[in-house]
Amino acid sequence: MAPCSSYHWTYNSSSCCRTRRASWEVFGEPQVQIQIPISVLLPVSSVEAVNNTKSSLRKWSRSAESRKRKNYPLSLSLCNGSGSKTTDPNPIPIPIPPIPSPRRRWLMMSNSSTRKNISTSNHLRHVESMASLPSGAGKISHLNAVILGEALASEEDDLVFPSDDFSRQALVPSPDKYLEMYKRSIEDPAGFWSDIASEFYWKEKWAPDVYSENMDVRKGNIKIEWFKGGITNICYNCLDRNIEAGSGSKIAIYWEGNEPGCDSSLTYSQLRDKVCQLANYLLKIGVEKGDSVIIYLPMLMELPIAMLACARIGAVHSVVFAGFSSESLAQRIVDCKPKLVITCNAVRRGSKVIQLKDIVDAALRESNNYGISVDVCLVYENTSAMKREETKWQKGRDVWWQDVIPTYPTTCAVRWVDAEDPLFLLYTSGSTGKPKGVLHTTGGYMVYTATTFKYAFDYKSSDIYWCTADCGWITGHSYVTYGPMLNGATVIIYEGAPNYPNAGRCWDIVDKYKVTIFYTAPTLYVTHYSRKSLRILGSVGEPINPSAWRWFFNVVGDSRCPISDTWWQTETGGFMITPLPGAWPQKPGSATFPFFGVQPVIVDEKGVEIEGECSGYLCVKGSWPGAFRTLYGDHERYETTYFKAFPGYYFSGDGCSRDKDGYHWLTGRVDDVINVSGHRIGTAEIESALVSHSQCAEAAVVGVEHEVKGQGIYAFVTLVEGVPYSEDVRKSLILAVRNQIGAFAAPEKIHWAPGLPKTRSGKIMRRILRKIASKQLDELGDTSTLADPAVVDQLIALGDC
Ligand code: 6R9
Repeated sequence: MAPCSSYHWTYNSSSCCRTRRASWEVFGEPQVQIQIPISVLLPVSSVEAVNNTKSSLRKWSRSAESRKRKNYPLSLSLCNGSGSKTTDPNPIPIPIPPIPSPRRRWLMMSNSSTRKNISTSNHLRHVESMASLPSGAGKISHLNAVILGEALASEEDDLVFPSDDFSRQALVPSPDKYLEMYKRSIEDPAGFWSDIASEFYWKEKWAPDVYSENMDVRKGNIKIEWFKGGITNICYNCLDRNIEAGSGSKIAIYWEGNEPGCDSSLTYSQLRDKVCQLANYLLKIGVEKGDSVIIYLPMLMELPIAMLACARIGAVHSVVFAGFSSESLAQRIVDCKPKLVITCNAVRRGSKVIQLKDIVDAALRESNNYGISVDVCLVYENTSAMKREETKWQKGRDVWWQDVIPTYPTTCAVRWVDAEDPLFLLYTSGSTGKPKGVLHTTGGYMVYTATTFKYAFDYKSSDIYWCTADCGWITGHSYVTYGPMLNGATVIIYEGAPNYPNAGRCWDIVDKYKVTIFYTAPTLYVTHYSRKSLRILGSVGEPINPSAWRWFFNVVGDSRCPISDTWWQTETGGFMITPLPGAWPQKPGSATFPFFGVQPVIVDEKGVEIEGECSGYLCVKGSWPGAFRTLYGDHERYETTYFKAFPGYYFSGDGCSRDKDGYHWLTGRVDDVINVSGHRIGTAEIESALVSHSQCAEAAVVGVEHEVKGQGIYAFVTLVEGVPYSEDVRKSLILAVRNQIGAFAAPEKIHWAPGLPKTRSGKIMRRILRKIASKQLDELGDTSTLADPAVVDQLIALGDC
């Protein structure tokens, strides 16, 4: 494929998606909002960044002010079901974590005296704070970061309005239009979704029942079906349908290699040719409908090609993020017993070469020990990282992609499948060690990802779309591959690291391809690049705090681009709560309102729906087409984890507040709550208090066992650049928490943390922090997905300081 000589992968590109805001979770681990800032791996001229921001801000405030005078209808009274309170007479006893206390929106907003008096030069706060660490634990290079303080944007007006020009051209141009569509989607889901589904190709139409569901464990097994009996194929709908509609010569994928100048592209027709060649090979080696295929590839074009090839023949793909260790890969192989594994020989991350094939070999050996043998390992030769002669090879099992795939025909008949036939498995970690195989089926997922993509990004056929996620995560499934391609969009896939070879790389790419929709976590670089092409920004993976939101809006989007802060999960398949960018004013930090067909409800610990302004557990009433249907091989775990806590609802595991205007504010995972001497306190609140301290760049709080209090508060803290890690700072941090929350919340221990263990998808691995805090160092578990595993040793070394 890529005709360039140095075709290699240096880093998981998801690191710039869902990469940090200040501290997040991984895999079912808690997430919290802390008000400090987003860390921006700052490139160049910070002064320029600040100047840009200030002028953008002035423009933005003026336009917001003028629109405010128009009396925009703010209180969208959304349908929250019947409105009746539902109490379960016979609740199923399963432990429910304590409810998080109402979200502090945020300390900085409610308490202006705690707000820092930020001068221009204070806006940028370095996180690289190793200078005066109490013990030399080595330097962490990736922390060359800068933080933008919250005073960058004005808080005088908390509403941000889409411009008239934007709204005029938007698919959903007003709150009224949204309400009309939303109302129909709730009152007549069958009609609403079947109208949309009819825009796709179905070999046979679904049975008269558009959907059937049981979301209530008290009434029997949980079952969700959409478009059952409908016969279709998602690969056909992504490729053939668009080609037949005349888009064959439209670019489907721009691939940007790690090395600047190394790029490639495929039109929709070329992509279909490649998909068909691989699909023919899969058929030849005996892969049949329903068989699973593990894909362990970095962000090469071969990754979506492999996903689409499986879909074309009805095989079930399971993409394993290529940063996972051999143990994690083996666990997944043993669970889903694939017919083959697709990988490449090696990848380059920075100057480091990672021998992926060695990892696969080890995983296959390990799976053999569990009696699972895989007959074929298809290996893409990634010449820039490793030559084929140097690759270890198992004759009879291993096959070079380049030797066989191009020899197959470029047409391949589609295998038609039922809408409820499985499309893919994606493993996500749960509270126990065993990963959960989240299973999505074909028809509902297809309709839902396509529709959410279209509306949340206000998609136009002229858009150039870049989602920085890796296909190893759900975002890469729904919003790199399926959602955009179902809409015939042009998608960018970037192989490399966001800061390679320099911090302006992402904006280079935005400018090079004239990206119009940019979907990421807001951890990017402020540079001199124009970014003029951008019209919509998207954010995912973690709650975005208001100051981060403002920075993203003012600086990255030049106060011109609405932000779609999309709340969703691997399990939900697609966006659940998200702005529709032209429809309503946004509140920085809020994911706003539900997508069509989604009925979010907030319940208390008894499972009683709470109305109006409130805070509680975020559940969903009724099914939506993109919902996962089961956990592979463990339907009971599916029911227990998601449906038993609050019978009658899908329980997301997240906490959420709803304000008086109906806006939703995600507060992170609800298990992220500490109980100190009977006081429940969300780690988010303590972190918020810590980062409000002018010298604190980042904080992550966990609970540890405490003889007297039950749980004690243990805080990992990163200081801003140049601030010495000293007893005085420690005391003043504790004081900050005492002052802002109360003495009971004062951390028992402040653990200096020049870096925090984060995955490349940007979430903090609190599991590891808990083990470090409780000194269970032999139980750290798998640290292979960390962006920088060296952080762990460093934290351990600093444990007694
Ligand atoms: C898409 C994805 C899901 C968890 C979810 C929530 C958090 C995702 C968010 C968000 C606040 C957002 N989350 N998007 N929290 N605002 N816009 O990330 O899937 O990896 O399964 O994580 O991520 O806590 O429960 P997944």
